[in-house]
Amino acid sequence: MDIKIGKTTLTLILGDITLEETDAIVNAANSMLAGGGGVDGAIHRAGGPKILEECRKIGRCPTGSAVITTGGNLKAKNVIHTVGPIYRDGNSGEDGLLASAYRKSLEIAVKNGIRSISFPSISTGAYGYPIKEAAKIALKTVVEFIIDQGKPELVRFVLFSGRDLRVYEEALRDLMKIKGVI
Ligand code: AR6
Repeated sequence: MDIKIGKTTLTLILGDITLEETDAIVNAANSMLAGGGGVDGAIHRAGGPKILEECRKIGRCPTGSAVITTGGNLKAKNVIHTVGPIYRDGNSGEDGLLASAYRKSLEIAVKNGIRSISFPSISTGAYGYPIKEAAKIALKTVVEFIIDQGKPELVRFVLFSGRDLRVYEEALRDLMKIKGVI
């Protein structure tokens, strides 16, 4: 699914984010920037040791923030590491922290001249965020950023299962009805 928001294209696809050729891909990291499982493990495996080396130099990244490193051996030149919240009960500020993870990733991208960026579904794996709620927040935050800034040129969500893709597609259709930005 593809939509246009001003000059920006927003795309939802099924795929493996480590194969993306956008200027940057986003990693769903932990606050120690220590690598791990899920998409984090896949990105470090595919990108090689240079990424972890830079992460060590940076140190930590608080939940809801983002940092940038090289893409190492990846096709993407940069990896933006962001830390989504661990889902507890939905009343512990998770929504604000998840929105912040997307917003800060886009801010650091634009600041670094990145024109195309791919996101995974942050927090919806090991961190347990219910995907329907997470998709709403992810898409609303990204669409509002694009409307406000007119950048970047391309934002892709790379979903890892057909079910995840369908949830995001439904959330985007609902958001379009509210915002009327198609
Ligand atoms: N491409 C795209 N999406 C992927 C890929 C891939 N190659 N691999 C997994 N996903 P998770 P979190 C999806 O657990 O919930 C790590 O250990 C996956 O199906 O990777 O934010 C970190 O070090 C799910 O939909 O991230 C942290 O400790 C989504 O990516 C912790 O997990 C996110 O799942 C972060 O947990």
